[in-house]
Amino acid sequence: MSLEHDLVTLAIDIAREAGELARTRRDAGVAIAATKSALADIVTEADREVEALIRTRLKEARPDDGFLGEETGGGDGASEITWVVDPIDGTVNYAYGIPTYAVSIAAVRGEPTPGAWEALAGVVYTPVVGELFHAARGEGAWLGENRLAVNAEVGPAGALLATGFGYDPATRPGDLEMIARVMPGLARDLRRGGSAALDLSYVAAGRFDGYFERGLAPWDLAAGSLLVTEAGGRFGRAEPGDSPRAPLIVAATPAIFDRLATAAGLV
Ligand code: LIP
Repeated sequence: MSLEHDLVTLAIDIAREAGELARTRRDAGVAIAATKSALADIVTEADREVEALIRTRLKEARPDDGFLGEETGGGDGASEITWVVDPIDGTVNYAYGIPTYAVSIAAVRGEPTPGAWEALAGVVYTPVVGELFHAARGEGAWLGENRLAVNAEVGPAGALLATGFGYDPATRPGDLEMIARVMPGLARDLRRGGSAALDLSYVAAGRFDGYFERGLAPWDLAAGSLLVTEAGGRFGRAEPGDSPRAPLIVAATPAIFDRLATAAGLV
């Protein structure tokens, strides 16, 4: 078996266990442990507990690998592999009892920075809905046993798009300006699901034609971006250049990627 296949198999097993822990803790009630970058940027005790479980399981299986997690940061490894982990993506959904949250686990080769890394394996598991999206580089994107593909074309009514907003209220005007540029002439409608990992997975599954958002962290997009490209989609990320804006990501079927990237400001 390939290294990529071994990595995704390990990630699937760990994501399932971590997702069940997250779901169990949610059912028992959720405590907000702290706020991070803004009042709306919360972390729960479950986020911390789930990430600790994932980190422990990865260390047991592959002790030489590096780790980069949303809640505990980075840990260099001796191997060329780093695990990029969001224990509960869609934390606000999770805190409010909205079922669309996911465990996101990715294995990357090289510098664990978007644009520098080579993603080798990615898993996005949403335990309440019970859907497990996974991809190994060069081996396609899957939902369970079903092969995924982005939409080959967009219907005459326009594209179904998704987006999100940063936690910092100061970024809201720029986000709304971006939506005002993108929707007319391109979109039939817009969804805001609250989990970047699931938004990217839905592009890979053809449930969205495209997705764009500013300000995502590496762990939000590491697994989902591999799912998109392994499903035949395109993924782009741009640093804000001279503007103070946060990096912008765009993911879409090739049928609209260039138009969406231009309207969103990626190019
Ligand atoms: C979230 C992303 C979401 C974004 C939120 C937040 P978290 O990640 O999945 O797309 O709009 O601002 O970044 O904080 O739930 O791991």
